[in-house]
Amino acid sequence: MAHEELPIPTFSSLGPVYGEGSSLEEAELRIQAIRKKFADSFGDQPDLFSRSPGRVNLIGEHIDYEGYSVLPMAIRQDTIMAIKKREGSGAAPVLRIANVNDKYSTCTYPADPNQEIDLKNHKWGHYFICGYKGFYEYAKSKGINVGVPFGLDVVVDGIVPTGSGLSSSAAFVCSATIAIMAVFGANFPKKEIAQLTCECERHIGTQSGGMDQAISIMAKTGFAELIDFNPIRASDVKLPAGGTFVIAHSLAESQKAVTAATNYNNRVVECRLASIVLAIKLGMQPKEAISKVKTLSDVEGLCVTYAGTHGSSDPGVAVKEFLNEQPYTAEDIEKIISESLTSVFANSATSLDVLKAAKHFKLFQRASHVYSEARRVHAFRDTVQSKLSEEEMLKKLGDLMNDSHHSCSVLYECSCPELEELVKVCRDNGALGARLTGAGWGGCAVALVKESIVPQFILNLKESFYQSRIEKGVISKNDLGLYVFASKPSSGAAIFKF
Ligand code: NG1
Ligand code: MG
Repeated sequence: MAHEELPIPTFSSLGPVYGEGSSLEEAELRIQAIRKKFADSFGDQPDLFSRSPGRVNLIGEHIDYEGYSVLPMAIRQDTIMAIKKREGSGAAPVLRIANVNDKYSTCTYPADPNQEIDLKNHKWGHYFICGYKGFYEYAKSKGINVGVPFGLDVVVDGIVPTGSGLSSSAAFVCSATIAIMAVFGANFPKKEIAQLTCECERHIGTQSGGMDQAISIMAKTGFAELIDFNPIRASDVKLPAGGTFVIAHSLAESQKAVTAATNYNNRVVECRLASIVLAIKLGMQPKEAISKVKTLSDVEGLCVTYAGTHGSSDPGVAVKEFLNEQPYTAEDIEKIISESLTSVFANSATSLDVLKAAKHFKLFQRASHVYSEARRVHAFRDTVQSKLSEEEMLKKLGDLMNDSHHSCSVLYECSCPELEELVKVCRDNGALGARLTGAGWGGCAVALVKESIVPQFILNLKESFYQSRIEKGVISKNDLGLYVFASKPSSGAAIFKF
């Protein structure tokens, strides 16, 4: 079931999105708070509101940017924005971005779509500018004339915990982008917005794949989605009714925009190098490999061609045969590819930052993770659609999640001690499977738990993981519900006018 051609829906009440459980009331209170902040900050009322959710990735970690499908679901936690167009005050128009949370002070930017984002000086408002620039770039590419820039007043209310692997950033960027689009009177198909918001977020300096934006825009209540890339597509995946996904925060915050050069972007660079080296080992000329091979998925075709020589078209087999387990130095790789690494990445400032920071490159480990994880995503979807009994199905899904975590932890090295402890606590307390979710290096774990034991499971987690942290003052007892909760698949982005 594909549904990506539809435009972003516009609603005149919160009901269609927040109709489940008690969150409608909570959403109404949030809208009131946003209106108040808007009036206090700008002396006015907004033209419209936008909403876009965070997500939990069930399986398929660190493979979206390698071109492989992933399987996330949207969560209830989201970013709501209120926006108003402000024309003709005489002075140069500006973008004023306020937040209902006083922790974030109001940011002001020129209303200039060509402005550069100051990456060395990170500000929360930068994520809005990602959407702003992205909207203009998209409009320009479509030949749409949006006229002279005007001022915008914006109030943001985000409840996706930041640095948690639940994509607060994508919820923010997607909400900003559709708010801007709506205030300009435009409405593009979801598939195109998913593509453009993914490109938008790269303005912040991470070389992201497109999973988070795709699910935030295209999610549907009650379904996880299998997201394919190039082009982006979403297919509904109905999860077994007897299982619930519980999300639990490790309380280690991953500041991805700040650590990009050693963590996230480092892995993107390692995957690119692994794919070039593999392509060469599989017979491609170095120059051709450097210019044509961008991701590990680009190498799959070569594996099929070479199946005759090494007996299997499985890229995992090619990795074992052609890549060394020993980490590679820059010189090792330069010898194989007959070019300097700085010239391979000359067009990407963020990759050059990675090269400066890296001592060596673990090509074997990163490629082994990506190829095996890509297969686990399909195994997960096939299991959900199989004729297995629910009991067997849940067990198999749990096993796949455990294997995914092991691969993330050992081969991709994107876990951390807190996540290891939390994943173990989840399994010890009856989770069928548990894994880190999102980029890792902190943030959340997701556990698959039998519906019938969910309340007890959450109580046990509070006891064995959070209690000691409450005693040390890391979190307050009253906030526990923000850090551990069961989640149902929520709906995707929407505009509200009321
Ligand atoms: P987080 O950091 O959890 O939002 C990031 C990427 C995803 C994907 C995952 C790892 C961004 C915006 N998102 O997610 O595209 O690569 O890591 O699977 O960079
Ligand atoms: Mg993010």
